[in-house]
Amino acid sequence: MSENKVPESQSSSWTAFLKSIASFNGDLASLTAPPFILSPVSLTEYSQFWCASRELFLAAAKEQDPEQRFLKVVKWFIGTLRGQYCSRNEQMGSEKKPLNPFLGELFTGKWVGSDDADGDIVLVSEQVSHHPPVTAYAIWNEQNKVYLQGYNQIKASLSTTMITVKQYGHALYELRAFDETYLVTLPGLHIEGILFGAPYVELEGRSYIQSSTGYKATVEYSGKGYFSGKKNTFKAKVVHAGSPKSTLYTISGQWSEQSKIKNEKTGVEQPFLDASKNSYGELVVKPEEQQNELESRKAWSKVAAAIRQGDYDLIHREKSKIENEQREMRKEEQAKGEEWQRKWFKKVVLKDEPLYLDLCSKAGVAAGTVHSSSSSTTTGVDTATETNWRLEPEHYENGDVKA
Ligand code: HC3
Repeated sequence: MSENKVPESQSSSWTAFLKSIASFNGDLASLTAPPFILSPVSLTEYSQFWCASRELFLAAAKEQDPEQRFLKVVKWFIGTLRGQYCSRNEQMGSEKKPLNPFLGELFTGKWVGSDDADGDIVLVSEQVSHHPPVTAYAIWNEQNKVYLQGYNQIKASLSTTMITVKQYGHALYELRAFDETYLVTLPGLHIEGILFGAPYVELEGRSYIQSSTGYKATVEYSGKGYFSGKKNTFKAKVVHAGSPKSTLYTISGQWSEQSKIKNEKTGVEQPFLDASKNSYGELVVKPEEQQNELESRKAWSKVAAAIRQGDYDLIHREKSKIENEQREMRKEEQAKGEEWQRKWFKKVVLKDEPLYLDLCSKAGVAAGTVHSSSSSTTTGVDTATETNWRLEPEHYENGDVKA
């Protein structure tokens, strides 16, 4: 039986929150939750989890053998999951409701390469749409010519005791020294533990990593008890397009802890990754005083302080100021027939994305859809998006991004 984590003083607002979930319209941001479940961090910051460790992010760029290179990309991806889906539990005791970014919100930082030859890894993240909420990001390292970019959007639905979340979007991981690109699709997830005020994420369904070299990994996720009695389990099968029916490697274990890899030709099994030992480097973010009004930490600083104080009225007042300001800006733009100019990313229609379309076709997934269905009778096709968000190329040249 799970332990009830709702503070006594907030139990009636938690009951009201649970009731409001019952008539929920799919937009998680619209739910008014009590302070103890709010995070003072905006979703634009979550893009940083794509670089869980400098070492894993750059490892594939240093590998000469294409097959081993692919396995290093898989290792980097599996290594990102702990930060993406467990870090709030680790730091704040449970999953929290993040701040819902406003259109044009920016978050940028660097993992500084102090004494190594690899140099800095730069992150830019931008809220490119508010309705529906879409966050786009890019993370790159000029020295090793590693470039990641992607975007994501979520759609939630309610079942009896949990919220199911589908993720739209994908990431493209590029190794320019090898002229290789890897399409990374996103897993589905559900949020459990809500009744007890202790939400946590479980991954479900499948995600894929498809390389332009023909290697493909199909990663299947499960919670406790399917593959083993352990939480956060996964099983990934690696194949090559030359012989798609014969599995080259099987990687399995816990994405938040240890996993192992089996070479299916030789039968040799080895440790693959211990995600609990990821060497999280510190993301250096400019102090708030040096940030501009669109930068996440500066823009939300009063709301974040109110959340930390647990002051519900203040949270509401400060959030309303931002929301009203945003509404006014949209009205003005509409009156002038203008649209908000995104800073770093632009919309690209799918037909102008030959590489993405080719990788989707190689992976056997429909372009512009959720790619996480676990059912073998469906292809995971959901409402399609007709556009992708891509970083304007000139920003890559600009190692030190100006926000
Ligand atoms: C669903 C989620 C917000 C979205 C988060 C995403 C999908 C964002 C992109 C990251 O790359 C991966 C990621 C990780 C966790 C996802 C969050 C988990 C919970 C949060 C909900 C909005 C919170 C709902 C909390 C509740 C039920 C109390 O309102």
